[in-house]
Amino acid sequence: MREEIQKIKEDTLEQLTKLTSSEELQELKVRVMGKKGSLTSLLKQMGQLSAEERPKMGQIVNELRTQLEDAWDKKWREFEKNALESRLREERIDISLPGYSLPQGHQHPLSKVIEEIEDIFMGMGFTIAEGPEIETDYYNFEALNLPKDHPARDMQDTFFITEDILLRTQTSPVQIRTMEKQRPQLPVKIIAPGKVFRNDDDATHSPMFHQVEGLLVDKGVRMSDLKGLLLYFSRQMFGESREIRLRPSFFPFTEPSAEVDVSCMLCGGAGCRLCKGTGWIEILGAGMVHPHVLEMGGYNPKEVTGFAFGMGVERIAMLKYGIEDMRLLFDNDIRFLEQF
Ligand code: 2U9
Repeated sequence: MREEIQKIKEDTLEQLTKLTSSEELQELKVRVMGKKGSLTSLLKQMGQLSAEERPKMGQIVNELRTQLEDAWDKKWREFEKNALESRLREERIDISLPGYSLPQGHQHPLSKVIEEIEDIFMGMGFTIAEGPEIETDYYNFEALNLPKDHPARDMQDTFFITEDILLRTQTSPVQIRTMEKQRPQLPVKIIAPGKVFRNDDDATHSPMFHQVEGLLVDKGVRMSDLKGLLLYFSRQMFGESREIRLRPSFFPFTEPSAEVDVSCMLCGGAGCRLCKGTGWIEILGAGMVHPHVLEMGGYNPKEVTGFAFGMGVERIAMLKYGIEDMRLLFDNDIRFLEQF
């Protein structure tokens, strides 16, 4: 038995020197000390020894065990140390390397134009009002003098959610809501910028676009006030030498109504490709608020008057920056956005 113990000892210590990983070490441990290991089976034979031999042999086996445990521990620590060192080598960070630059976004030209329009009107004492994009039939149509089956209510153009709930087709509901909230206080002097939705989609129409509408309600507001304000706005937006003209038009919510042209910002009025030779470019619609709409907002049309106007932001942006295709405004291509 002594020889066998000696052999296990020699074999094990020799194999230990050949190991290359902690997994192999674990396997060797099982081969020697595991349930079916060589040392374990030897221990099982101890019962066959004489009473005199047994304690001696027990002592030898215990010593071997301690010796092997120590050798294993040493080897284990060696593997751990190597693993740590190689990790440190592999994961070393070169702090002198320049970092990756993150791609930067850019403010959208539509946001820029909206901010510019807001600044111009805030400079004239207007405040900014906002409201829901999902509206009721009442605020989007009824209160704006567009009763059910009015011919100007183009059902084809409206995204309905239910019979009574829809995506707003204009920002005018914001003005009705503001009048309701504010009455009987005067003046009501707001602009309402925001997204609007219409069911058409081609090269010149998008199902979602942006509007800025304005409303001024007070005692003694006149059409000439509207004209002066729009001239000031046009010059701020498109240059000091711009002129404007008003052409009679029709909107259900204003009476009288006008379409507003600005003298061409490309040719100055001489006639060119942009203004199709006319010298004028349409930029917005406007008019005196219809008495019925004032009433729906909670104001007495015998005591107060008001004007309103509305413009499409995409159109203003395209004219201001010479953008020829509206779809560029919706692609969000950074190479396009960075030009503004
Ligand atoms: C209230 C009363 C009146 C808003 C107005 C227009 C004329 C107009 C168009 C411009 C281009 C819409 O985006 S567009 O297609 N808008 O021509 N909008 S007057 O009138 C109002 C609004 C609210 C209470």
